[in-house]
Amino acid sequence: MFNGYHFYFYPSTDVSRINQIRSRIVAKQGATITSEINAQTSHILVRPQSVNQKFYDNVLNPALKINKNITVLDSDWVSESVAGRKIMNTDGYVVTANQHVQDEIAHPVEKSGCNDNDLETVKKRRSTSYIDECNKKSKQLSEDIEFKYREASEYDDDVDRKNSQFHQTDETSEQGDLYETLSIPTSELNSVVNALEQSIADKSRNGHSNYSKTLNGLYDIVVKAKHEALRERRRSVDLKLSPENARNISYLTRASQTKWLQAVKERSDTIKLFMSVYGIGEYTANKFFSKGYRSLQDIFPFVDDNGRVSITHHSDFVERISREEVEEHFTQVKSAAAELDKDIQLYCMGSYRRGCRDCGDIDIIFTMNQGTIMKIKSKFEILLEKMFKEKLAVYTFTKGSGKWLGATQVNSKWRRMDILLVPWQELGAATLYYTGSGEFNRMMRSRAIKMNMKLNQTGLFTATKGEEPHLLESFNESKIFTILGLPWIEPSKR
Ligand code: DCP
Ligand code: CA
Repeated sequence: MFNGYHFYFYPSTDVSRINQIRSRIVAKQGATITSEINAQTSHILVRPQSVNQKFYDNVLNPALKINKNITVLDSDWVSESVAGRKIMNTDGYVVTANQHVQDEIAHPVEKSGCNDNDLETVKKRRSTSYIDECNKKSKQLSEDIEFKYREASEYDDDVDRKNSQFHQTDETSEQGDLYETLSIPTSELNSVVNALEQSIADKSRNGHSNYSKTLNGLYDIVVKAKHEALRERRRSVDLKLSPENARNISYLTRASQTKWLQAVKERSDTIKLFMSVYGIGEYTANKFFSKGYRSLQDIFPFVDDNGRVSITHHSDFVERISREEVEEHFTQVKSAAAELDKDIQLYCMGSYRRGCRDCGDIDIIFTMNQGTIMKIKSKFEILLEKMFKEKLAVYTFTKGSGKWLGATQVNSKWRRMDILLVPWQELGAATLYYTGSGEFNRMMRSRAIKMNMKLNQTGLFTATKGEEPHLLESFNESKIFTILGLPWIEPSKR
């Protein structure tokens, strides 16, 4: 592949282990490797981290005097070429200061119009900008990844040690081959993809566009590998990566077991925690997290009354409620209602009706025999007042049209209770909706759509284009199944 190429590696193969390995591999591909620069040397292959003023003074400038057409490339170019089994375009690998220095050496006075000292300054400035560029490129990923870890509170010693190695640029930190094969369990790829996605999102938000290229490149590699692994049902994938990228990815995967996972887990756990507070959605939860809040105590001063009640009784509200306790709350509501009006009918819905062993909250349908919504609403007002008097109801989060979202207390614990006010005629559709599960409801609705019907919590309707919808069924739950061409499905199977 490299027949006719004369390479000189910098740092020289005497001192750089990675360059020794690289030179061995490219020599096998036909390149001539020399330990000194001579008139035949076509390329100087450098590790960007090693390009400094010494390189310009002691290597490049003297080299250009011997061969002014010599090209200086990032040694990743040979790595990429070997890995890709073809000589890569050198765009993007050229050490750009090369051309400037050549120009300056060829026409020092005319070009720069300044004295020798000034020329030195120009060279220094230009070469420094290249060095800066390279260093920036190679460090940005590390910095960004590291940034995430600052958020993780616990640092285990081992990972800390690895973390400090991650930034090392001396030769001894370099290990492995020209291209490293990194084996990653398929189960870990998602964490890496997420980490990269997060980094890309952060970067584009912060406007670091050139760095995004590095990330996007890595992202493409990992996503492709993930799809292949899933398609072929592989337990792990082998990623071929440049040493730099291998280090970054392996850092991500190692960290995914420790710090990165902790950081991501902390983020998602905290967002989930914040979202468990009444009235806090994903947007606000993320905002709180970005501001550095990590606990319910942290956000307490910034939430409304509902939020404060929700935080104060948080452990009660997030605890799953046993069927028995759900029954206790339901029974108390029923007995309060029974004393009010014999026409009131109450049904316990949600996961309770599906037979689940425990429930997230207590979902109740309130209706009245032959009752209209007006009558039902006014009767419910009286019931609710009674519930508060009896200290069964302890708080109202929302009292919207047709529903009450609040808290009830039996024994010492506060529990979330939602009561849906349902017109008698809509009992079947409301029962179907409120029994759930959410997934089952979606399936039923999409079945209705396919049959040119529309199903919601008020009824099953026709949905023929260009025609007014008309009600097909709303009172009888089982008839809704029949019209949709389904047998009765037990709540426990929903
Ligand atoms: N529901 C729905 N779509 C929603 C919310 C609710 O279809 N976005 C329906 C299906 C649910 C029912 O209402 O089963 C009750 O809602 P819950 O959130 O109380 O869910 P579950 O009672 O099923 O579960 P949990 O035990 O967690 O309360
Ligand atoms: Ca529920």
